[in-house]
Amino acid sequence: SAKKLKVVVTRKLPSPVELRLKELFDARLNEDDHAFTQDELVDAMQTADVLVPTVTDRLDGRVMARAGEQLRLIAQFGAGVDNIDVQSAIQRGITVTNTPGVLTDDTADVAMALILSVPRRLFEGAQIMNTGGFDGWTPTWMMGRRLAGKRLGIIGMGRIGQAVARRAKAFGLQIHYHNRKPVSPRIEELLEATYWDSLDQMLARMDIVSVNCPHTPATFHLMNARRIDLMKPEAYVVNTARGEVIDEAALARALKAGKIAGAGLDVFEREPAVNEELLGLPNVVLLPHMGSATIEGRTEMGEKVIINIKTFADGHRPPDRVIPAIL
Ligand code: 8YV
Repeated sequence: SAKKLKVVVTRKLPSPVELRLKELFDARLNEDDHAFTQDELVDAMQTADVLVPTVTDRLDGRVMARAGEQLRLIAQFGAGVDNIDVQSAIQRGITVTNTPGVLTDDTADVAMALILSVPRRLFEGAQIMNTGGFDGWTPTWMMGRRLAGKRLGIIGMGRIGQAVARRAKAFGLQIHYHNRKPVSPRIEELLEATYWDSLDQMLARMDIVSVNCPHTPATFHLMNARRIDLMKPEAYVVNTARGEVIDEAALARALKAGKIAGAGLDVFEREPAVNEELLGLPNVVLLPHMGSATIEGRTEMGEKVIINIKTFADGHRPPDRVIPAIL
């Protein structure tokens, strides 16, 4: 068979995935799992046939401009590709793929967990127990807000948004959503979901808002100070998508000023940095970007990466080819 493709993988992946990569390709793995520096990234771009980056690698136009002639495929380990300048890759004839679908349920589970936990103050209660603060039950102790009958507004009704809707419906929440366009009537009927063309109008009516859209130039700071202000003071926001969709500083200010009731965040604008104003607030739950962090999910993401590389190497169009978002 032909010479094996040189595949550079920027982060440590689950062992079965790494074993398979080594069997199939001339794979250079990241044994100590350090985050690649910009120089290492450029070096990889100049020596690899295929690069396998993750969300922690910034492949902007400047890095892309330094890609070597032999680099033909960027097979992202992850669904979101906002770390990659896809347009610039395509202009250079580099194909970009991602790993959608296999992390839908896991990410929706974390979104639902935050929707359950923040209004019901579960992490606050757990913290009280861990610090010996339970002095005895009273009728007004640790009262939160009921989910059943409330309105959930989902921003971004793709695979993950729909999976959140299915879960939330089972908890008695009424499903509302904002998206570039409505989902099919069949899905809308199944979820008993209400479409809002105007995000502003939806926000003013929701009890909980869940962010489930990708980060693109069109969604950067979609939840800015003005829109956060449109939310009811009793409303909550959860984000398992990308930190950049919410203006983190504006959110921290709104929470401190009591303009909204609480927040559950799995993603941040400048990971791993977190706006310090968000720390230590009882009505805020912060998680370290764990949405897709299951053994099954991360293994299946790796399997998708491998299928994308293999298909591409065989001269066919890979199943998860990314085409730039039409804005
Ligand atoms: C991963 C994610 O943590 O797929 C995504 O878009 O945010 C998560 O599944 C990460 O991106 C892996 O690169």
